[in-house]
Amino acid sequence: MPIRFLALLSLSFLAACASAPATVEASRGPRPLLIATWPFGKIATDLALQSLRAGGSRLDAVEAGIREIERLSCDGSVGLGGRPNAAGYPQLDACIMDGPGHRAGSVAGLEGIVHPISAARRVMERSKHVMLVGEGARWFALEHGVEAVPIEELAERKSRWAAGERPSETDRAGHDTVTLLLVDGAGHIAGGCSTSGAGGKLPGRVGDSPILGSGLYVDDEVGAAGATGLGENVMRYCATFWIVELMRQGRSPQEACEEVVHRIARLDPQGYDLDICFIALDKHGRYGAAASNSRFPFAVATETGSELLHVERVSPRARTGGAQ
Ligand code: SD4
Repeated sequence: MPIRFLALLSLSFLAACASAPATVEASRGPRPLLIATWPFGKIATDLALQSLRAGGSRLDAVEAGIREIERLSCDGSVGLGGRPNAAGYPQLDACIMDGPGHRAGSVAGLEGIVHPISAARRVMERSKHVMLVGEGARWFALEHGVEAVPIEELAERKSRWAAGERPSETDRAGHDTVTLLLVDGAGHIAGGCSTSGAGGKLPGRVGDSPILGSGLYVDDEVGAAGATGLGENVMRYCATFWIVELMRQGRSPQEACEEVVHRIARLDPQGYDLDICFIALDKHGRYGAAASNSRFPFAVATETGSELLHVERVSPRARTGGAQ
């Protein structure tokens, strides 16, 4: 009898052991997994995936995907064909981050550089700094061989703007950012983003995209998050750092993105009229997205292919006045 009992006990122990990993597996998504903002994100994820398949590193993949959006100046919001500032010329922001080593590089207010994401990567890999801005960032990019266009004509536009002349045809409404996150087959994470920022911005305005923890944040222990939308509404809340920290506390990427939209809407005088959208993924190959005030398309890619998905705006929570 004791032997039979022991046998039963060991059988149920073995069954429990066998089912434990299966439960964990069930909550896992595929790896590698890539996610990127907006419909043009699909071009970025596809190229990034191609780069991984060809043996490229995480950073090669992030850079390749984003460079293509910069090259195409997709949506008139990224790269040199992106939105002009109030003085009528584009100033570009970008950053890149790699999970292992918690490394990052960032450029802001960059003029006449074709691939800001490559400039950001060089800041990370070839300088002892994290962020360079304006003239210094352009000088560094040129020194490190990032493709550039002459900017002499910008001086003329700048002095006209400083003298009070304002271009009439400035797009003040539009803005978008390509933000690409990936977790590789081994569970390591990287991400990057690039934008011309808010159309019609004041010269010298820096948005959320090149600010770590605002437009992009990567934590190799947990996951990554990226933002798009009006930078002023993202950077006041360190939104992507917040999303990653919620994931660390056990929220799924989807829950974390939604929760941060709700919390920002609760804190902010504009509530859900804020223009903010987030994407996130975690080490386990799960992803999520959320938006405050509009439908938000994004692209997801795995080894088996890529697709364009979207989320509707979050359903607003009633304001209770207190912390929830
Ligand atoms: C910025 N966040 O500079 C960027 C623009 C953007 O969707 O992503 N718009 O404010």
